[in-house]
Amino acid sequence: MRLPELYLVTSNEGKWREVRRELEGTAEVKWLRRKYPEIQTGDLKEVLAFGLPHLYRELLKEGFPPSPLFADDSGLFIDALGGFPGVYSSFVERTIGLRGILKLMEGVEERGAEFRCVIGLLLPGEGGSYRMEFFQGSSRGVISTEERGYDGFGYDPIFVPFCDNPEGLTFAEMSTEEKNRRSHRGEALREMRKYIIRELHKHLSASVRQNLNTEAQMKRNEEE
Ligand code: ITT
Repeated sequence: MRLPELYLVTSNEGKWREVRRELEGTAEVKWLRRKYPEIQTGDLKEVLAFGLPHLYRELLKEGFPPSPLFADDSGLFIDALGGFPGVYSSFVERTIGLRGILKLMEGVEERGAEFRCVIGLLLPGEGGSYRMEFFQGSSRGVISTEERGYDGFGYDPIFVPFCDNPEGLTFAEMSTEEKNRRSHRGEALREMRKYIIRELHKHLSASVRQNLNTEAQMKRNEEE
């Protein structure tokens, strides 16, 4: 069976690795290494609801064929810091970095934190129209007292998820599959996978059925 083709919009190679692995066998994911405008808002979903259609219109102007696009917006929300860095996670990683976060957390006993992820999927319609679907995931855990591990990306070396993690490993000490099984992104991707199976495969098989009908009709016409 031909799988639906989806373009993942991200500049982050770590995300690309995790997404490709999780959707293997469900969709053919292609990497579109582009940025979309990220508005300043406290809501991850709003960022995608504005940014993805903006990029989609730009792509159409450039002659890119209308294709399903998706992107994820994620952030680390630390309880003791009132949810900081949250929607500023990217800026904070680039400026004070993981060391800066560990410094802010020095002597703090309450180390609870949550990774949140929202995926926006843009599905093209007729004449430049589109509709969007959203999928969410979260992962609760604690901020470690030092950086540990070399896998993953971003804040992974300082985040210890609670879920099925008796050894207290950070995400950076896990393989891609192990992280996906416990992560915010993995959860959102599994929601999206259910949607793809339910909706896109149905449309796909409908169009395959239609092609088969057209072929059969042409054959009959030839025979008559
Ligand atoms: P794109 O927007 O191009 O996809 P990005 O890295 O800017 O790439 P986000 O805005 O979603 O992506 O990420 C915000 C910050 O949170 C950024 O510093 C990431 O490194 C970090 N981050 C996101 N998901 C993460 C994860 O699963 N593990 C560790 N850090 C993560």
